[in-house]
Amino acid sequence: MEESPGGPSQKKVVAVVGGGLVGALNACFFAKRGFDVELFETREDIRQAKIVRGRSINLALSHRGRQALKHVGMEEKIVSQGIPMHARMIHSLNGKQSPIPYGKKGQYILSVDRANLNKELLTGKNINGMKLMCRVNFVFLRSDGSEEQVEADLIVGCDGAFSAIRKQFLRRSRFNYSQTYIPHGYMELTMPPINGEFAMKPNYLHIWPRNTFMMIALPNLDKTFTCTLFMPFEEFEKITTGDEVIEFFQKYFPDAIPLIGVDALKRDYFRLPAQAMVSVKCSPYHIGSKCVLMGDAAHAVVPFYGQGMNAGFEDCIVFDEIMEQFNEDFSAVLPEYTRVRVPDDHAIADLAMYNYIEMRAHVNSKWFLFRKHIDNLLHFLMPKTIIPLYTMVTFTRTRYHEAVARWHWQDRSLAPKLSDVTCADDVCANGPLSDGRRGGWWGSFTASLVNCLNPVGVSGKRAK
Ligand code: FAD
Ligand code: EGU
Repeated sequence: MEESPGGPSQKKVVAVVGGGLVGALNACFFAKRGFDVELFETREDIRQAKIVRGRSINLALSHRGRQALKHVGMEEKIVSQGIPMHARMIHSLNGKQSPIPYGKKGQYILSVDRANLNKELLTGKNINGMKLMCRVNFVFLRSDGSEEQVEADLIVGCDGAFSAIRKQFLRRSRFNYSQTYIPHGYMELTMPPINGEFAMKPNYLHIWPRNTFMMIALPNLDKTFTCTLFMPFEEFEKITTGDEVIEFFQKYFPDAIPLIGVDALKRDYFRLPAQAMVSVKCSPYHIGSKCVLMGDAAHAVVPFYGQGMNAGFEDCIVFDEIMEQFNEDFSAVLPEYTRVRVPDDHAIADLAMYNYIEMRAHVNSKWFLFRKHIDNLLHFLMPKTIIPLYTMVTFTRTRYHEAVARWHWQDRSLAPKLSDVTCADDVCANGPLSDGRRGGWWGSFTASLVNCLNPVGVSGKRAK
């Protein structure tokens, strides 16, 4: 390397392993700091690839992910290519659709295209005039076992849930690791436009909650929806013919059949086998001052909170903030990153798993509507005291572990009082929700809610 007389212009080299969502964003973060970034990716160069067999076609981008994009000047660009979802749309078995807003006007999440987001992040390489060296298409650890030697000051493992970098950590002492496959798989199905228009209302996250079966649909810019069907592998395997697919949809998702189309459904169900979902937790996230894990490589979470990418993007902000704090001294930055980030990533991994178990156990459309309305009502009554968990997770940068602690606290202070009102399980089992939420039952229910909450500091008339 040439050195100018004024002093060495030797930039530190960072090797980012994995050019997926988190690796590509991280490359931008390091390039912005003036590092020489080398990016290693085993797949073909997705900037040129036509079809990318990624993990899911579209994703829900929320506040944490947006903040990270903002740090590298990419927020506006990505947001302009996303579709706002202001509410969930709950599909009942009888075809009824009920919207439940995510929050106030202006509080929404975005449906973004994974391949497009990845491409934008890999091409946004001229940040502040600094050049990012991309060596996409480069095999880091060859499958035949031979290795390419890389000389770098820091190796950042962003190589996903089955991380090869993490495998090196496993050989070391005092490295904690756990992985859990859930019994559910997922399958993606496309809902085409009808007469050139979206087949359903576009600005919603569509949800068909059916306990152990669940379907979710997010809109795409080309006016299609990508539907993701979640069910136990066992059930996927029971369905072996096109007619059985239709029979199954007739029973659980009848309103989706004409929208996806009978022939497409019969065909697409068998195109790809159902995909597995894994939850991975580990710690520490670093080795010495040389190597660190981020994104799914550090924490794969099940998708039942829509936070995997958002958490991985937030990893990048947290690392960047610690770099600032410790003057880019890796020997101080890496241990601090582990100390700060592990509790939060473990918290979101637990939350996502908790929500999976809860939804599978008893979340049908009535229960979902009921719970979300209660959440929103309590927040409305006591906006400072009670904040729904999904709000803290989705629309703030409250540390995940603090959001969980606060949620437990809210639960503890409310549960005894709520039991005064009525048993929530009874409410759903007896079906009062079906006769309209503005009717007499709902009115007296909310009145007694306000009543029992009085001691916490809400003014309202005493019902008794
Ligand atoms: P990946 O995206 O997996 O990228 C890893 C990259 O590393 C890949 O490009 C891979 O080819 C490369 N690689 C692997 N091994 C090597 C190697 N040895 N050398 C070099 N390169 C290597 N998250 C959300 O925030 N919102 C959502 O709505 C959402 N929905 C989801 C729905 C489903 C069905 C699933 C499965 C996940 C969802 N997620 C969602 C989670 C999200 O997909 C992941 O958290 C995110 O992709 C993690 O990014 P990553 O870069 O860490 O890993
Ligand atoms: C799953 C798969 C609704 C995309 C969790 C909500 C998801 C997403 C929810 C997928 C649900 C579940 C939340 C968001 C989001 C809800 C959330 C889940 C996006 C608690 C592409 N989840 N997801 N919770 O509140 O906070 O709407 O594949 F059905 S976005 Cl499972 Cl906010």
